[in-house]
Amino acid sequence: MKTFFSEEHRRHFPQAELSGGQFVTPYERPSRVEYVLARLKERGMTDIVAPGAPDMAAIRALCAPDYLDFLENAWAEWKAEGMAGEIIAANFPARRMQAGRPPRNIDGKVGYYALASETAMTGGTWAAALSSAASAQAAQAHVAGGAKSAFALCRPPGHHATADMYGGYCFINNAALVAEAFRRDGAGRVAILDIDFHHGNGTQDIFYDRGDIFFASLHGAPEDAFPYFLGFADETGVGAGEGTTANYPMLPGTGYGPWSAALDDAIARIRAFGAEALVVSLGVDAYKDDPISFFKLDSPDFMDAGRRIGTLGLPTVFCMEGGYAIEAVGVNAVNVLEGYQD
Ligand code: Q9C
Ligand code: ZN
Repeated sequence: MKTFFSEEHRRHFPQAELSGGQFVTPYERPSRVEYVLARLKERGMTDIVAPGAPDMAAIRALCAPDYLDFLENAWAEWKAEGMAGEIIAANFPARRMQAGRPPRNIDGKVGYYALASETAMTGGTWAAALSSAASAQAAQAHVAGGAKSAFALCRPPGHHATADMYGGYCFINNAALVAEAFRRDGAGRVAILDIDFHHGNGTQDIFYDRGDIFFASLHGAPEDAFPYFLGFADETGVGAGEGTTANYPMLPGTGYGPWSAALDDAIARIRAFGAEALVVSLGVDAYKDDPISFFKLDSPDFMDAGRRIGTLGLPTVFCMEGGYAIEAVGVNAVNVLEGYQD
């Protein structure tokens, strides 16, 4: 399996994440991918290439124009306003306020376009997010061109980003770009399987009313886990998308038994849907030692999960999402890929 990866990810490295009332070094940090690259090489998956330039037309087709303008210009506006630190959202259009009017002031704008305040932006964030999207797009093109599967080693991740909001370490929804590209390349129906510990709220939001794209997510129950306000089992889609969203929220301490039962159910639903291509949001934060998550998967479980996903027999793009037990991120991600190939 070929890997698509851009060194440009390094341009996104904020110093600060707001966590537990303190600023800490972000969990989502550049070194995460070093461990993945090292394991890929160790397992002989040495076909690792840089993507070309991002397909901006496809990104514009997915995201709101004002949101893309915001991402591109936020740092310059923040600095022009005399802000001393990194971009951190502090003001949100909360319940019963006007969520549809972007402020002129950058401090207000940041809160308008953010869905959470943990994720800082800096001057390199936009370039890094575009390079991550480019990796996803190149992986999809590779599979559309006849390869059975590809791995997009995306950083920053994407599944929390909607068409018009960032947060949860995500800016552009890479998996959504891949799904849409498969549709444009002729797949009538596409499935997205999100195995990141966190609910893929951005992906769900983007495709909630779509009958042609199935979204399944295994995640920590929203009552207990980020993003807290989406990912309940009774969210099943709307309009033409009724029945094309499947959420599997699970409680703290969930191990591979119940998790893999949920995975099997999601796989059966994808098969019944008649998907012709598959996108896997490959987060490995369901791992037992992940510092910000509460599932109990062990490293061999990820290989078994990959094997089960492989039974679908679909052209597949894996997009890297979360995983913060830094040294294990590589083992676990590559285990999924290796299991899939068996
Ligand atoms: N104190 C992804 O896995 N909450 N994003 C962090 C740390 C946000 C996770 C809490 C978690 C976002 C792609
Ligand atoms: Zn996650």
